[in-house]
Formats: sequence, C-alpha cells, structure tokens
Amino acid sequence: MPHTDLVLLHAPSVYDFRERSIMFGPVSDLVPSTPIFEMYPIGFTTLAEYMERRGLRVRIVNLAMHMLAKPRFDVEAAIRAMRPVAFGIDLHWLPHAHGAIEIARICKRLHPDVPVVMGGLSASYFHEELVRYDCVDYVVRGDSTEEPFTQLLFALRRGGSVAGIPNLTYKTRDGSVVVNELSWVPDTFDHVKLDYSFSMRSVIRDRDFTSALPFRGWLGYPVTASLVCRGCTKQCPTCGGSAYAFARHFGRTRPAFRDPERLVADIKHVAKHIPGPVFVLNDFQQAGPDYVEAFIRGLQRIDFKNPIGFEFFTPPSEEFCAFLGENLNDWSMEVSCESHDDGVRAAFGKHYSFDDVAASIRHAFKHGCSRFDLYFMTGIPTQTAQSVLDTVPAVRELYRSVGDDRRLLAFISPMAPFLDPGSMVFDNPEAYGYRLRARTLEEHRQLLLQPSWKHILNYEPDKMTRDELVDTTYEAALGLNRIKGAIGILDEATATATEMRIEEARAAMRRIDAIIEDSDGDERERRLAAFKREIDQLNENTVCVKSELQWPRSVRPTHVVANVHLWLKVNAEILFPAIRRWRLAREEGAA
Ligand code: B12
Ligand code: SF4
Repeated sequence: MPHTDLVLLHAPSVYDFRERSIMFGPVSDLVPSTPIFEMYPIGFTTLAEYMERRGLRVRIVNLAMHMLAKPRFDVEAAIRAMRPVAFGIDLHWLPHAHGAIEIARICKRLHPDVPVVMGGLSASYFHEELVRYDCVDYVVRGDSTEEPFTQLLFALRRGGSVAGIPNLTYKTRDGSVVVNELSWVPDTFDHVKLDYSFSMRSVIRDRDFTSALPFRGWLGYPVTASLVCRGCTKQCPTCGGSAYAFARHFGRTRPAFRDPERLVADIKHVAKHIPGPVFVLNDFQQAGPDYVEAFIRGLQRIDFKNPIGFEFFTPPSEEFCAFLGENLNDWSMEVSCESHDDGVRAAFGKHYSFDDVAASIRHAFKHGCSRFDLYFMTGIPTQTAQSVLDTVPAVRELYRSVGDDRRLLAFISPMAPFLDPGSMVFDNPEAYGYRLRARTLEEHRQLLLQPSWKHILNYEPDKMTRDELVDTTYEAALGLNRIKGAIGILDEATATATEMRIEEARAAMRRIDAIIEDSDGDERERRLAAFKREIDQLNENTVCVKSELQWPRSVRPTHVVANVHLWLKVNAEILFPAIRRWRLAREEGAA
C-alpha cells in the first residue's frame, strides 16, 4: 500500500453482527442499507477530496460492506495491514455506537501509536464522553470538518501542537479533556466536491471496489444522492438534524447552501458516469425562489436524462409542480407527512393538512411526476396505537381520491432504532411525552446488543407502550401492503411474500420475548443463537421490499465510454504522478 495519511473506516452498526442473534426489525427498510447500516457518510468523500487537494493521501475502507460481502472477511487482518498517519472512524449515526467503538479498539490494539480520530453528528454530540474512551484520541466536531481535520493531520504528521485547531476535542497526556472552540462552521457548502469523483477514482486507484460501494445491492440499483445544504430550516422535534439541533449542538445558526450551479454540475458529472437515478436531498425550496429557478433551469439546460427525485418538506403547490413538469424529463418526489392525522403531524412540527397532501399528489401527477413516495412514521409525539392503525383506512381513502394511481407509493416505518441525540425531544423528553431509555453513549452501545428492536429502542412514548408500537407498526405495514396489492402496485406474489414476512417477523418478536421471559444468562444466549438464521432472514425487507423504493434506470453507451476514459486517466496518474499533481492543483484553483 502506498503511503497513506488517513484511512477512513466505516463500521457496521453492531461490530459482531455476524455472530450475534439480534432482530433489528424494520429499522432500515426505508433506506437503501441493511440493518447494519453499511452506508458510509457522504462526508467521507468530501473529506477525502478536500484533503487530497491539499496534498494528503486518503483511503476510504468500508468495513461494514466488506463484512457483509464476505462472511469470512477478517477485519483484524485488514486493519493490521494498514499503516496510516491516523485512522478516522465515523460515529455520525448513533446506531453505529457499538461498531464504531469496537473498530476504534481494534485500531488502538493493533497500532497503539496511530491516533484514532472520530467525527460525525453523534460523535459531536457525545464528544466529551467519546474522547474518554481509551481507544479514542481526537473528536473533530461539527457538520463541516474538512478544514479542521486537515489541520489535525498536518499537525500529526509533523508532531505539532493541536491547541489552536478549531472544532477539536482531545485528551492531553495526563488524560484531561480539552475542548477547542467550535468555530469552523462555513456559511456555504461550496468548498467541497459532491460529484462522487473521489469514489470513482479511488475504485480504480486502490483496486478496492467493495469499499466504494455505498450499500449492498448498489450495483443492481446505482442510486446517488445530491445534497442541497448542510443544516435545515425546519424544527421537527425528534430530528437530530433540525435547525434547533444544529444551532444548539453543532454551531450552525442557518443552513449552508450549495451554489445551484455547482449542484447542477455535481448531478451532470454523476449522470455522465452512473446510469442510476439521482436523489436530491434536503428540499431545495428552503433556499428561496431564485435558487429554485436557477437549479431547475440548470437541470433543463443540461437536458438531464436520468430519473431525478426530490425530497420536499411540505407538499408542493400546483404552480411548482407545473414548473418541474415544464423543465424536467423524468422526475419524482418524496414527502414525509408522518401521519394521516393533522394533529399528530402538527405535533411533529409539520403544519399542513392531509387534504393538502392529496391535492399536491394530484398536481404532481397532472404535471407528469413519475412517482410520488409518501412516508408515514410510528412512534412520533402524541401518536396513539389507534392513530397508527387509523393510518390504513386513511391511506386507502387517499388512494381513492387520486384515482388509485399506481404512481403513488405509501410506506410506513417506525422511528427506530433511536430518537436522535441533539433533537428537541432528546434534550427535553418529558415536555414531548417521552421517557428516554438511554442518555449516554455507553448506554446506547449497550442497547444495541439487546435481542430485538423493541428492546433496542431508546425511548418509550407516553401514549403507547413499546409493545403497542411494535405491534401497530407491523399491523399498519400489513394494511399498506394489502392496499398496494389490491391496487396492483405490487404483484400478487410480492404482496403475499411481504405479508408472510411481516407475520413471521411478528411471530419472531413474540418468540424472542418468550425466551427473554423464561431464561437468562448462557441459557438465553444459547436459545437466541439457535434462532439466528431465521432472525437474519427476517432482518431485511420486513415492511416492504427494497425494490419498492427503486426507480427505473438505463445504461447508455455514453456511460461505458465515460468510465473507460476515467479508467485510463486514473491509470495514467498512477504511472505519472505529475499528472495527478497538475489535476489536483487545477481543482484547488477552481474550488
Ligand atoms: C443525507 C442524509 C441521509 C442519507 C445518507 C447519505 C449518506 N451516505 O451520508 C440517507 C437518506 C441514506 C440517510 C439515512 C439515514 N439517516 Co440520515 N440524514 C441525512 C441528512 C438529511 C443530511 C446529512 C448531510 O447532508 N450531510 C452532509 C455531508 C456532506 O456531510 P456528512 O456526511 O455529515 O459528513 C461530515 C460530518 O458529519 C463529519 N463526519 C462524518 N464522518 C466523519 C468521520 C470523521 C473521522 C470525522 C472527523 C468527521 C466526520 O465531517 C463530514 C465532512 O464535513 C441528515 C439531516 C440533516 N439535516 O443533517 C440526516 C441524519 C444525519 N440522518 C439520520 C439518521 C438517523 C439516519 C438513519 C439511521 C435513519 C434510519 N433509521 O434509516 C439512516 C442511516 C443510513 C446508513 N448509514 O446506512 C439522523 C442522525 C441522528 C444521529 N445522530 O444518529 C439525521 C441527523 C437526521 C434524520 N433523522 O434523518 N440519511
Ligand atoms: S426531519 Fe425535519 S428537521 Fe430533520 S432534516 Fe428533515 S425536515 Fe429537517
């Protein structure tokens, strides 16, 4: 391996998931990952490309993906073979609390002299607790760590002081914790590249395809995400990425938007190389009408052909849908309305009616929207078990009101495994009708090892028990599955298979409860272990199948040409490093 300054490691959510019997449940059914959350933060690519422009050498190794892909993949052997200046491990999503710390422990044990650096939103929230673990040397806080982390790496390389590095939490030799100011919080999102070029080049350069894969199954469904901003203008009370959470814990008082022309260029670059749909996250309407105009006209100018999907925080108006229809070829949208009940939705901080949702769906379809994904959630403030069950007839009625249009896809899933740290509810649970089952990082680590998602949940709402939450989530999912089967969105075989899986998952949850009730210690472990194969099969695709989330794609000859061209360029850079230096200097000048 050539000299590497930084190896960025992404851990599975639970390190030894291959040995443990844990019924993770439908925690990741509505994202592309499996329940071990193998997707690494997009920020790995912004960190890597920013650092490479400054002359550092960075490698991303997706350990979670390797462990999924090869049941015998030897994590320790892989880490032992690495010799970077520092290891970086993300603890961005709290569900990685177990895996991330176990990987840090392995790094420290095998390479006691190599510093371990952690970061991400959860690491930032729990920074003082995290840095006290023996295996962690530094935490770089905040939503934008490219510059401070680069400064840290240069300081580590030359053995210099870290006292002046912004956003850094660290331990001194005597073990005391120092918290530097969280002052590197850029106003814009323009200092980085978000066009996947680092990942594409690194596949060819490092000959490690698995590490670059964002999630299992990506090759069959190569979806990519484009990001409009860092931060959010909304105040959803359970969200650790809300305006409140950013202001209170991550030093950001307003979102940092990406220049719309850069966003268009990102999307154009992705589409040149990758045939899949592009998903634009973080509602671009937040940035105001001029941004909307510039972005959509930009997509029109490049005559964007791949399917493109947008996340919207509120149901779009007719005028807006018409504007999208006039300018785009193949567009879809996604809205999370959380509940059919206007009161529950308002308690979640979303102030629009279910009638507004229905109207927006009709407008979207009238103006050519390819599909409209509508998300519902269980476990949210003020929601009762009955309210969850009432979602089903309300959704049936909604389908009727749009003429049973098969382009509408409704989904339901639980707020799981965790209520987000840093959210308003996490900071003040009683005010929102919640009891927290874990507060500290260590408590969350321990929860992740519980045998089922009911036991892993870090909260219990006042209005329903965890048993009711689990049971009504499965019941509502059955209801939505039947509706989609009846309308013909799902073929009979798929709808029947999903129904069976939900029923089996429910039965498995009951069986786990029974094991917990009448056994403990080794006996309990033995009985759970005997059940592992079944549990593993039920852990994926419970409330729906991943293919339901997928939009169509098409490979064109231009993709093949573009990728062969890139392959040649990267290999030329390996043979002639001066070419690479010239490119990085040019990119740095353009940034
Ligand atoms: C985009 C997004 C997604 C995308 C993920 C795309 C991706 N690969 O990153 C999708 C939709 C797939 C997703 C899924 C999930 N998400 Co999400 N997501 C977001 C969102 C909307 C924006 C994040 C973003 O734009 N980041 C910008 C990118 C460029 O930066 P970054 O990746 O964060 O990385 C920077 C820093 O975090 C830090 N950093 C990251 N890693 C490391 C490592 C080191 C060593 C260092 C030093 C720094 C560092 O530095 C990076 C560079 O500056 C936020 C909400 C928000 N408003 O922020 C929620 C959010 C991050 N997601 C959240 C959650 C809970 C999830 C899920 C667990 C939900 C679920 N149960 O399925 C899954 C996990 C998926 C997985 N890992 O497999 C929570 C996290 C709360 C928490 N603290 O745990 C958030 C805050 C809000 C929410 N509820 O949605 N998510
Ligand atoms: S859940 Fe709400 S607060 Fe969180 S990122 Fe989405 S819109 Fe913003």
